[in-house]
Amino acid sequence: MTGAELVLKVLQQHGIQHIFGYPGGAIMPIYDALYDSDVEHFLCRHEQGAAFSAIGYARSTGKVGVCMATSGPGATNLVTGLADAMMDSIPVVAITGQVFSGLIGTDAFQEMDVLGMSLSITKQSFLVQSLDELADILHQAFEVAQSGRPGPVLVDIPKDIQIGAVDFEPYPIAQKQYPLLETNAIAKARDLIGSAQKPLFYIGGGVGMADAIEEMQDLLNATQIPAISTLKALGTVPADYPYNLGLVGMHGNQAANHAVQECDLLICTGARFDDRVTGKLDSFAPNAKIIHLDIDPAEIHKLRQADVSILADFKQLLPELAVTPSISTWQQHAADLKTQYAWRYDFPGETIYAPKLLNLLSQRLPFDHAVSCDVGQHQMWVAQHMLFSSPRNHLSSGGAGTMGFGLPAAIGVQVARPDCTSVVVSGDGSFMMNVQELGTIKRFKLPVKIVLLDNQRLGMVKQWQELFFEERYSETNLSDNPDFVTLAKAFDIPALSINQADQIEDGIDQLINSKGPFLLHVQIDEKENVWPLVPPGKANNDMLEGEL
Ligand SMILES: Cc1ncc(C[n+]2csc(CCOP(=O)(O)OP(=O)(O)O)c2C)c(N)n1
Repeated sequence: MTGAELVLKVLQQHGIQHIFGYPGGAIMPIYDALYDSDVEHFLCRHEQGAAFSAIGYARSTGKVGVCMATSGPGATNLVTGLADAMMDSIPVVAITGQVFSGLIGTDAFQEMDVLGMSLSITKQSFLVQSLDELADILHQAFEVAQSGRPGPVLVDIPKDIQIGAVDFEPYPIAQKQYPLLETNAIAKARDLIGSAQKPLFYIGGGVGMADAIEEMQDLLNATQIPAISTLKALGTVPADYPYNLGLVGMHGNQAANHAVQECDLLICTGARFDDRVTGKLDSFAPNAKIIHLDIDPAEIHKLRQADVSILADFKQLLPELAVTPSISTWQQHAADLKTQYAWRYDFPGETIYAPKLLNLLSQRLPFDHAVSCDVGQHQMWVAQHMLFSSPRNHLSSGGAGTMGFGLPAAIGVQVARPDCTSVVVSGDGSFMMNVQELGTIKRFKLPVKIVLLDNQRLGMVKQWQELFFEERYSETNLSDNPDFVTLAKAFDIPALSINQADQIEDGIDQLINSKGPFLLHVQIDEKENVWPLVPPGKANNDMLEGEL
């Protein structure tokens, strides 16, 4: 067989049935092999769309997402997606075509050093240098993408290697290896938990990535310790857990932000003390001892010295920490904070209050749904006001905060989980960044539901200009947006525009009940801001609060 055929064989060996990509000269042999293959290819309308769809596929299933592009501009168009996957630890394998080996270094047509370019935004990158190593490198790529802390891997394959002849040999897929549990550290952690007066779980995306949601929920049930969540962890703590204090950080719930400042023990579980969570780092959880649980040694002591740290696979580790402390006063305080700072939806106006719409949408969606969002105010409203039953159902570009993520991610979700209601909540700025993927929805008849919150502004930047730049609104006005309903219809996607509170119910009904894709264009007031807000450089209990 050819090298190109071998690539597809290896993909199949790793259980890959769907890939996202865009063809071009240097990857034509692989596209030719694809013609007769059982692997289903989704032609996106931009390589960035392919990368985000692969991420959506991976995030909503826990499997590896695969994307493909040609050399040069095809590969550089993947780069933002790879960086996004790196920041959020998402297992993605990107395959790029490269010019003939003999032409590398000659400035050949569409020759670019993708290996060099990708090194800082992938877990590992490979340039295949001979046919003999092709299969091994591809297997390694899957192994690296999924093992330990997951992440993206790039495999760059010169065209001569794609067309050369090679034998295919079956390859044993490696069993997952776990680090041995550190019994001393576990004993110390148990002591700290057992003697704490005000312990708090600070839960990050690592729990979902380790597929340890059930173990985490069992641990919460056993310990009854209050919990706060990062953006990536939303959906890990059950909504009805009495001490679920919700999202922590810059736009977090006040209950979560106060609790973290008051706790005496913070059990950081698969989180990384990101600046959007901690605010001013020195002032974060000032009275707390720290237990740091992670699979990646690079995270331990990186930003906050841990009193006890444990490197482990969470599926094995979490059951070992089931200690029940006597903390009834603290539990009562957490429950009181939760009540005191519950979100309010009694907005008085006749126009549409986006948090209320999203909260209602969340209640109406069928059980099997996933919400992908873009970046900005609408992203924070999704995190605050929609409820999730698993982090696999909430896809948000957290670490990189990449506008344009939502629509292609929702496509990846829909391909991976055809029976799921895949929703994207986007802003008018973000939506235009990968709007061409409406073509992918049309081509594959994907029933993606689009909620477009249109404030005719780059809202989040405008909010900062208002609060921190003396209302000097530099380049954030989008009042010349296209007519989004007409735009959707050009792709055969039915659409409805609403701008009054009394149109919300009907809008949501039409969105959910449509058999195919649907775009709900929601016109909202450009003055609406996201609250609360921890201003840059401030402590988490210095939150600004707006008014309804
Ligand atoms: C690719 C990219 N470019 C720029 C930014 C900076 N940025 C963050 S939020 C934002 C505004 C987003 O506007 P919109 O999508 O309309 O959402 P809104 O905040 O209005 O809800 C911008 C420009 C970014 N995060 N990503």
